[in-house]
Amino acid sequence: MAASPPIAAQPDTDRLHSHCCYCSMQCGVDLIRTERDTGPAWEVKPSPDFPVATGRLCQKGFNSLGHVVHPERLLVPQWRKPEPGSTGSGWHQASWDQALDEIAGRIQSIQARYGPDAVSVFGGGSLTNEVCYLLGKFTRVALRSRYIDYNGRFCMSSAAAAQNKAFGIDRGLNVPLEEISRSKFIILAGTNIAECQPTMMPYLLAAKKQNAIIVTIDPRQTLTSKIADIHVPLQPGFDSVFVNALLYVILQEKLYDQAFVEEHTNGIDEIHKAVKAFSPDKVSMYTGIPVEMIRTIARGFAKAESGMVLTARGVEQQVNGVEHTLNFINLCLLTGKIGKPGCGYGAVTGQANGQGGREHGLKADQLPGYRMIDDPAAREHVAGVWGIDTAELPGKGVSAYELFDKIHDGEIKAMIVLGSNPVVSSPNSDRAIDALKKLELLVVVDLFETETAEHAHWLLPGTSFLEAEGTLTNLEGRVFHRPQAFLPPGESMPDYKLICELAERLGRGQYFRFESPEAIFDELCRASAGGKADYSGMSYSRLQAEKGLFWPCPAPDHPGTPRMFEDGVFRHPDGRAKLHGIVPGMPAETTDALYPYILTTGRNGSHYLSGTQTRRTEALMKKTPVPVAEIHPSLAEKLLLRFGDRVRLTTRRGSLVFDVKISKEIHPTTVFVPFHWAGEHSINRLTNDALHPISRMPEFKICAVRVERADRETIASDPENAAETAPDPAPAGSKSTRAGARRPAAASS
Ligand SMILES: Nc1nc2c(c(=O)[nH]1)N[C@H]1C(S)=C(S)[C@@H](COP(=O)(O)OP(=O)(O)OC[C@H]3O[C@@H](n4cnc5c(=O)[nH]c(N)nc54)[C@H](O)[C@@H]3O)O[C@H]1N2
Ligand SMILES: Nc1nc2c(c(=O)[nH]1)N[C@H]1C(S)=C(S)[C@@H](COP(=O)(O)OP(=O)(O)OC[C@H]3O[C@@H](n4cnc5c(=O)[nH]c(N)nc54)[C@H](O)[C@@H]3O)O[C@H]1N2
Ligand code: SF4
Ligand SMILES: [Mo]
Repeated sequence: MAASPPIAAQPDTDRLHSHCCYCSMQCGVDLIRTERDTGPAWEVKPSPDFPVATGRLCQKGFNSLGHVVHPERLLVPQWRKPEPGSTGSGWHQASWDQALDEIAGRIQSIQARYGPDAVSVFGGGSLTNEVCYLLGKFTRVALRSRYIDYNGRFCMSSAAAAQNKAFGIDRGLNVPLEEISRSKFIILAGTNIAECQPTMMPYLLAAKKQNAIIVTIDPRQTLTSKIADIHVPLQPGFDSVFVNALLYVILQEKLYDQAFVEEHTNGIDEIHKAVKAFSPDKVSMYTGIPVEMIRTIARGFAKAESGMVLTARGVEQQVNGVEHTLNFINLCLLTGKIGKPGCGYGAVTGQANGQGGREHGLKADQLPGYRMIDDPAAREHVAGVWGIDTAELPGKGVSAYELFDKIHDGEIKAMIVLGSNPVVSSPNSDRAIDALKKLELLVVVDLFETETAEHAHWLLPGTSFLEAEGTLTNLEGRVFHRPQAFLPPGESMPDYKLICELAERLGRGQYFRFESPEAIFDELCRASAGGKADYSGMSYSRLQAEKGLFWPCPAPDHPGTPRMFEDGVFRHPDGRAKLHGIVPGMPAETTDALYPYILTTGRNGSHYLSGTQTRRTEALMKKTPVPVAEIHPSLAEKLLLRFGDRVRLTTRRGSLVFDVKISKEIHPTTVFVPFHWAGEHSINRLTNDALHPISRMPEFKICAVRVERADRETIASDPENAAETAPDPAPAGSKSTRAGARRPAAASS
């Protein structure tokens, strides 16, 4: 079915340039024309023309063409009346005119009956800056709805909130990747770089060659931990407890940078107070981490001539994720390890454009340039650029998962999903599915019939990364241009065109007449001018000539900002950074006799997110066909597991059976399962949908679980046989904040 081999956008070329579609490294790829037995084809090679990836690609990058030419690619618009069990059938093809007319008509009918907010948009961080910007504008200007959010809410929101609180601005890494190789002490917390950003490893190895100390903090000894000098095997949820002990040592031994703290920060007293109860002895008791290890890391980091802390979803995807992240930032600020060579903090962003996506208005509470939608000056500026009346701009909406609440409540009746597969990637996903089933209109724009599209009324063929031109912003805050390599196959339409066409049919076309992605980018730059993420000095020609630019870049002659805070000036009004005293809180769900273990979830090296693309890539599926639950030998022993046995995992939301890997490399209280699969293999049917009270990040990384041998399920379900329950991270004597409640709604950064 699919147009294979693809057709080059520029004919007579044997070499095309692009960027891998997967993670936030955004490695450059070159496509080289070759002849195979089966005919002409294209081969993917690492591109020497982009500075980030050190001339490498990982297994996903090498195989990134796999899904693009897959026979299941959608090539024409299609519609159907979803019925239970009608997966993969019952579709009727339609022309674009029929599709867009019908969808616009249904949107108008729904809005006439229920008001503009009844129609919502769910976007994604794989999309270009141009499409992210346009989706935000489309929701506010064409739909006039407040309800837009995106999958980055599941990804970067806690780190974003923490950086905003601490620094007054939020950019993934404060510094370019080269800075990592210059650092003498690197702490990697809840970040599995070797599997998730594999081409970043050379930067860590280069630092190691210069005698840097590397510390990993993770309940598992990951591939990343293999290069660490010290691995801290922490039970999920204990990061703030552990960091409090590091801060305790640093303060007690006066190892902090007094001059920097005095001149550039507020809040040191808060830290003094918060860490009082967290001596290394006590924390060792709570966590099982040896006192000497705590002292060595604290002293080593504080005394090193340079140091960096990188965090990722391990510490962030929790109802205490903002606080954990703030505590890691405290380490950098207290020791003055920021704004200097080899120093800095970084939240390792995830998706191709996870960074850009959160800067241009895909979030419920934001306008382009990282402006807040409830800020009158921001509204006025953006309304001015868009040529609408400020009063027409809707207010703040709700976070991604809360959109499903609004469907359950009957407030949202229609949803357009573009660039996400929330049926697989949402926590407690059966509840998200129940919500989608209630919609009067679900439109999915994707490359494939995803698990989300199984519930759609309309399924529209979008374009892949190789078929759409645009810009993206990688984990360093580097904005770069990705050219179009291939022509869209079949009748698939670039996302930006589809959005403009729909706006036209909703009677708002005058605001969406863009000839090209470049024209959208130029407007985006103007809209971002004066905002925190200021792109106004950028243009396609500059991005192409300079191989990317770091934001903020506020003028055409501005060089961009590779290293932030170099001048010691932070972005709070008084120019100071804010230290935060962290009182560790409890996860939303704690263990008990029935659910004595902790389930944590994440990734493996061969698959990507909801798996739409990588489960359609033969080489990757061969490597990792199904998810495998990792458990500790002590648990295997308790369950009397024998070779080939499977385990049943049961949480308060459901129960599923998984293949199992027994490994000493995981914390004895913890079970790890990757989330890239659907249906009976979808771990998100078991995860908890408690959200962080500010960031609205779901707690993907912690819930209570029962583990049984699949065919002898009575053994451990009997509380008499249950393990000792895993300990809680809020030790006695500290104030425990149960932060799991989903309400009151407070969508924020
Ligand atoms: N191969 C691959 N690469 C990817 C992706 C992918 O799906 N596949 N996705 C991309 C995206 S969107 C993202 S966001 C990134 C994510 O990148 P990461 O955040 O690095 O990936 P995860 O596997 O979700 O989590 C990282 C680690 O956190 C640990 N962890 C769990 N709980 C805790 C805890 O309480 N404390 C600490 N310290 N650690 C904990 C897990 O054991 C895991 O090893 O990867 C990007 N790259
Ligand atoms: N249990 C658990 N769940 C998690 C996480 C976890 O650690 N544990 N991590 C969370 C994180 S960090 C993230 S980022 C989310 C992501 O989860 P999802 O949002 O589901 O991410 P993807 O699987 O990348 O979905 C993107 C979809 O868009 C399509 N697509 C790709 N490019 C384009 C394009 O250019 N145009 C169009 N129209 N479509 C396109 C793809 O085919 C795919 O179906 O998952 C979250 N869910
Ligand atoms: S490191 Fe990331 S961007 Fe680079 S090839 Fe691998 S998945 Fe693609
Ligand atoms: Mo992510």
